[in-house]
Formats: sequence, structure tokens, C-alpha cells
Amino acid sequence: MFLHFGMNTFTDREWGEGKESPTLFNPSALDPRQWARVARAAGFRTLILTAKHHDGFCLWPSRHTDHSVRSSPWREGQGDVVREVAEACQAESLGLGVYLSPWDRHEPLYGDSPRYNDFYCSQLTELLSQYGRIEEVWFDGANGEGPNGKRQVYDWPRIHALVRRLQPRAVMFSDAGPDVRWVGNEDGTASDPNWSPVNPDRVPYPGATGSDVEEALKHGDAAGTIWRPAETDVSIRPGWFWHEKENEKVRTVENLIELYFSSVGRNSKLLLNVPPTREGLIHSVDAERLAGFRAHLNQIFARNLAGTGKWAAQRHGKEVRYEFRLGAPATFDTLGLQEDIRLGQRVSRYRILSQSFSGWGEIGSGFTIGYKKLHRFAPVTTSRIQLVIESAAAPPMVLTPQLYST
Ligand code: FUL
Repeated sequence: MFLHFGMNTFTDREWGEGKESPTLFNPSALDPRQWARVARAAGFRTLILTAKHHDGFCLWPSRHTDHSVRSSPWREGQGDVVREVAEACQAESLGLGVYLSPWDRHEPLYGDSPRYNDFYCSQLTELLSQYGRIEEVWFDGANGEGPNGKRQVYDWPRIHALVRRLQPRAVMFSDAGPDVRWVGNEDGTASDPNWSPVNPDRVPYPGATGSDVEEALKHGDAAGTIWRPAETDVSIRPGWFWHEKENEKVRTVENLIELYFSSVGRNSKLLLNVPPTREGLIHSVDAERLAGFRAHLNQIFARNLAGTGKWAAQRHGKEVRYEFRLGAPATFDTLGLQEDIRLGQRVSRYRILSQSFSGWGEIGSGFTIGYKKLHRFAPVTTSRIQLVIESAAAPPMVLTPQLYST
């Protein structure tokens, strides 16, 4: 779960300018434990908090700037949101991730490249050394400076090395990875094909632009040399931050299920943003939707009708044909495929067939599978299904299918 919370929560904006007075930050009932409970009940594993968004206001008392919670009236300047979130994650057995915006509209050093890089690394050091284990570090590529704005050249090799040294198990996210890549849009849809391998030259740094960048982010590369799976970041509301007027625009349970199928169901991780309110709580509407989302997912995936059976594979020239037989005919409308990704990602085109009294009929088709691919279709009743791999980058290794009835 992504949590956008900070100065913008209090100014009702999406991008602050960096000139906001810290006195505006004053959540009346901040309770990260409530965020963590909501997240855990909904099945999330990690909370990623905007420790600093583009406006530069820090949710922890950084020693390197006054523009932080320390200058706010909240907890009389003694508070630390990052610490409270870290403790809540620990208490609820969740991982913790941090978003530290590279673009900083408040910090005067921004644009003075070497000095800002020092500043940024100092802030990162605080976040990565004071709050226990960090699962993910999120580098946002956004920059709204425009052609006449400040120009900051980030020292990415140094930044990456710092994360590796301080939190060797953390994954780093950005357009350009290095570990997890942006999926190329913010509407919650991964593409097909979606290769986890990438050719790193195509997106050389976070925020890189160019005609090929979007394609590279969306699809990855069949022949890529680096394993960099896509992460789909999307908000449960129209904005990333909480706005009173959007309380009526929270995604419905149905829409959240769509998101699940268009992200997790297309070989991507889902990073769903749920922004806390000005009080410092997850709003009841969002909490309700998330509970409904979990209940619906549980219902869909309650029972895998495929049991523990195995595929039988046969090669027909260039094609590999997998066949799966059920002990008795079953009715299902959702099918999950997975490759054994310990051996890499290989499948590049396939069709799924089911046998009925009138013969074999197609119930789905696609390009890549990867870690997970989910298909939904009108209910079929059958005891035999086939997966025809029409092309693959190497001999395919597809795991037993999963069959569900919703
Ligand atoms: C974007 C930012 O500009 C948005 O404010 C938000 O943080 C989103 C996740 O990334 O690049």
C-alpha cells in the first residue's frame, strides 16, 4: 500500500510549491496503527510512505533541513511520522518502504548538483538507518521545473550504492529500476506482453523521456539482460493525496477487482495508494472499500478446482501443447497461469482451449505469462484444458494451472 500524506494533505493540493509554512501540518488524530490494521486486513504486505514529496516537507525530523515536522505544531514539534509508521508496521507484521522525492521544491541547494546530491544522500541515510529494515525505496522520476527551471543532475550510482550498503535487502523502484520498474502509466494497467527482463539502456535514468521509453516500461524486453519486474502504482482516489471533495470518488470494489486483474493478473505488482486524511486516518469509505476488495478476492480465489494435478506437455514442431485433465468436469470462469520464474520468463504467445461436447474452443489467449497471468471468461464446464504455447524465448516451464469459479 502506498500512502501519500504530507503538506499537500493540509493545503488540498497534489504538488506543493515548497513555500508552505510548516505550521500548516497538524493532523488532529494521526494513527498509523489504524493505517497498518486496515492494510493488513486487506492483505497488503508493505506500506510505502511519502517521507518527503516534491514540496520538500519532511515527515521525520531531518537534521538537514528545518522544513519538517519539527517546525510544525503537531506533537509540539516532537513528532516523527516515519517512526510511528515504522512501529505500526512492526506491530502488524508489515514491511516498510520509503518514498523520498528527488525533486525538492523547497531546498535551496536543489539545482546545485553536487551539494544537493550530498543533501539527498544525507536524508536518505537518515531514513535508511533510523527506522529498522526497509523493504522498498521509491524514487519518483517526476520533475515539473520546466525548460527555465533548476537543473539537477542526480548522482544515481552513488544513491543506489548507498541503499545497497545501508539496506542490502531493499528493492529500489523507479522508471529505471534498478530492481523494480515503473509500469509506464498511473491508471493501474500493466500491458501484455509484459516481460520482467529489460534492456537497461532503453530507460537510462528515472524520469527519462523519449518515444521508446514508454514502450520499454510497458513491455520490458524478451531478450533483456536485467530482471526488473513492473510495479503498477495507482490511487484508490482520483488524486494521490486526500481531498475532502474526493470522498465520493473512491474506487468501487468492482473497480478494485479490475485493477487486481489488470496488474497482478498481468505479471506486475500492485502498489495501491490509500491517502490518509487531514486527521491522520484512513477514511472510512476507503477502509470499507478495501475490506470489500479483500472479501471479494477471497471469494474468487477460495478454492482452486485444479487441485494438485499436473500438466502433460507435448511438443508439436515449434509449439508446445500442455494438457490438463480434471478428475471430473468442473465449471470455472477464472484461470491463473504461472511460469517457473526461477528459470526466467520464456512464454511469448499462447492460447488456452477447453474441451466441450462440440470440440476444443478457445477461452483465452495472450503474449507473456511471467510470474502470474490471470484470465477471466464466461463460465465453461469441462474436464480437459489445453495451453498451446505458440512461441517462447526458451523451452517453456509453465506451472499447473489454477482454476476458479467466482
Ligand atoms: C508522481 C508524482 O508527481 C505524484 O505526485 C505521485 O507521487 C506519483 C506516485 O508519482 O510522479
